[in-house]
Amino acid sequence: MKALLIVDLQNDFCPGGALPAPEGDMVVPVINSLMHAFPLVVASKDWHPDKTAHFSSWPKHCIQGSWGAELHPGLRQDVIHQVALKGTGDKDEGYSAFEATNISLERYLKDLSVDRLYITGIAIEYCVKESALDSVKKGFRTYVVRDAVAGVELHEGDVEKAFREMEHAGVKIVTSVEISQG
Ligand code: VGL
Repeated sequence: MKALLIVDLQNDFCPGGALPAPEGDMVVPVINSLMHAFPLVVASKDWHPDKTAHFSSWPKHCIQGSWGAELHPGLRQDVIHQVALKGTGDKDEGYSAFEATNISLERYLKDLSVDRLYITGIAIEYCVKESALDSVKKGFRTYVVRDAVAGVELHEGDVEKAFREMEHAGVKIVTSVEISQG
């Protein structure tokens, strides 16, 4: 059984938000077109309290209940089965979707017999990467969909470095076209 994980496709990580990936909104139609190929779709959300140690490293973003924490309005939400909230504590970085506190993402997926996880969303160097590395560690066959993820590229080369690190850990990089063709 395969599942699609959409990481942090939230307003604050898209152009116009507090901590944007420059092309964050461009992956929305790609992800929408992928959803039909998956029997299970999970979205993670960065979900921070107003005051958290996390904001000593980053501008304030994805405050619980705020506009910035909402999923991008263009994302199809009727086929999202579960939302995983992470970074919810005041010392909680919550980069990986597997750190969600409202559910155990690992348990949730394994209870539904998921063995292959396809990862999309934002940001390649942070939450996508950490989610993918955790996914491998937890025993899922892990794929990152190259044209359905967006990076921040704070420093030149960050995105490529993140891809190399994920591949080294056993993550397979695929394209949305390959998935649609089965
Ligand atoms: C993220 C930086 C800070 C992400 C979250 O979603 O990748 N990046 N917090």
